[in-house]
Amino acid sequence: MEKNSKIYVAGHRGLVGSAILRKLKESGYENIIVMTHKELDLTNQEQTKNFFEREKPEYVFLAAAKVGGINANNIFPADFALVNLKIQNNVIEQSYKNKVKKLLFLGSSCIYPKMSPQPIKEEYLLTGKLEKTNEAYAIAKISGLKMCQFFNKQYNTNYISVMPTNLYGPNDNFDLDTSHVLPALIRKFHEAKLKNEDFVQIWGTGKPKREFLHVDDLADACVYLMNNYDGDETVNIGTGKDLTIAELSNIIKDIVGYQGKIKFDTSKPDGTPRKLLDVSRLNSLGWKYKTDLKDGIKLTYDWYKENQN
Ligand code: GFB
Repeated sequence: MEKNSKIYVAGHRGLVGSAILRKLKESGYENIIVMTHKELDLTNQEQTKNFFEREKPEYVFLAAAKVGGINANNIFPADFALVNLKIQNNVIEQSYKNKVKKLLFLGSSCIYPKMSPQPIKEEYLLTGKLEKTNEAYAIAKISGLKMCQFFNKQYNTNYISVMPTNLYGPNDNFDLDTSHVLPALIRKFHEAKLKNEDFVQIWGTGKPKREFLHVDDLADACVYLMNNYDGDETVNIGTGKDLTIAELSNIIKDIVGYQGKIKFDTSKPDGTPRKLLDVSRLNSLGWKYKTDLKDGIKLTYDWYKENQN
């Protein structure tokens, strides 16, 4: 990308899109297009077609998606499948029809089989059954990365796909019903501290392991790969380190300064027991993460306290 290349960030208000937008601006890119959901509904084929014909972006970061934690995925599978398929199909088709030079598609680590050998290599895709709680989102994201590969093959496009691990950071969703675990625990411990509650309820057994990458590191990786990677193979993006939900809870409890107890609500699902990504392809491409988990959680908690209302 040149500094004056026309770059479209789809989903610029979300956790990932807002981080990519910040990173692009910090890096001196000055010709960036963004559209709010009200200005452009990417699930609408006609609106998406008109936008691409009018704006003709050269580079597209496809970070717009319907996302959520284990509970939201479990309760609304039709929405997660339909909305994400519509967005992806519209943006990828119109990128092709309007000669976009390069598109970066964002997937997720949940695309891999539930019982993959760990750490998970990109080639383990479709080698086993998916985790039930997020099967809809996983199938949508697998379809998106495959769609990029099919367009590359048939039309010689340059659409790359990245598969991030669990992400966290500023502009995350802190709603306790639909969010991911890390922001949910920041809010739960913060509110329990303010209300002087005896305990905080954690979902599941606390035994599953998760890997967490700060979203600013993800954004840095996406801009780096847009500029340095033209391969057809997906690229995992993560830290290569994971911890149990119970360990994460204790780290957040300490950072928030909550003194009460932790209880586990085993009526809630654990989901995938582990999904640690193998990041050797990413590292061999010249990129490594920078933000240590504890530092990242402290930064995110500070952001939450300043922006929670
Ligand atoms: O982050 P999370 O919702 O999604 O849950 P996944 C991770 C683990 O944290 C699960 C536990 O074992 C949860 O039971 N957990 C404990 C909690 N307390 C809480 C809580 O208060 N809230 C939440 N949300 N979890 C998602 C997929 O799976 O990973 C998405 O559903 C996406 O599609 C995302 O792929 C990256 O990591 O299990």
